[in-house]
Amino acid sequence: MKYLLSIIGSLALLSCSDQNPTPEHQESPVAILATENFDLALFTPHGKFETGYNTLTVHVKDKNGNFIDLPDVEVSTLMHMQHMQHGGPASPLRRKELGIYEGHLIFQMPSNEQEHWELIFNGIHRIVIDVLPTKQVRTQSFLGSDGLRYVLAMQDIEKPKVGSNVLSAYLYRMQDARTFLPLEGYTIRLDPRMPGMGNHSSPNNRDLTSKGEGYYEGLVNLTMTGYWKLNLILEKDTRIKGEEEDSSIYFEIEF
Ligand SMILES: [Cu+2]
Repeated sequence: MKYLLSIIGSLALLSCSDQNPTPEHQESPVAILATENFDLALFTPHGKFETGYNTLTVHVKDKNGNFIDLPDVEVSTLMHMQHMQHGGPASPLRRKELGIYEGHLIFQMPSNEQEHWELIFNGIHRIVIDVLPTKQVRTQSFLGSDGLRYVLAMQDIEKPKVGSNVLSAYLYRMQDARTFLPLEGYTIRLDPRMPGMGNHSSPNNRDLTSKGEGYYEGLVNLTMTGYWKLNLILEKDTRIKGEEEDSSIYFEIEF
């Protein structure tokens, strides 16, 4: 199954790069949700939903295929697991132009044959989606030393390069199974290392700092190609989660 997924994944990547030189531009929707009065077409940059951070673009059209605005467009997620249900972080959807809305979704885990994710628009229009696993770790869901539950998700570095790269992430707190609040004013300390090469670090990294609405940004200096473990420590006055050199919360980059 995993093998099959990876084949499908590579085919999707191939066809994407064949048709679209810019990965931001995706012609065919990941999913379409038809309601009685309008249709929603859902797009992501890579043409699939993946564990971790996903940019979501929603096209709203009337039944004649014309773009229309809706008075409200709001999205939430729900995962149906074997013994429980829970949601994931979802940003507000912002109007970009007529009938086009953009936001982001974070999935803490992939779906599988028994457990699936559902997107819910305006609390009533539901669609089941596939959330694929990623090769590298790009999201963390954890209990902090303060007893609160956190979700931290990296935004993909689209084309990692040797040298300094902007590293960005979103931080949320899980208030209850369905409610996630973006968090401001924390610091995400960054210590990138190459475990395959004596766990060496790199100079001139910049910790991720709060830029508002749960968004954090810093710099990661990838001094060579290969596998990097980005060790993280979440702090606000005191340490909430993470350890030096080989942290229990981390992202991965391989390039
Ligand atoms: Cu789950």
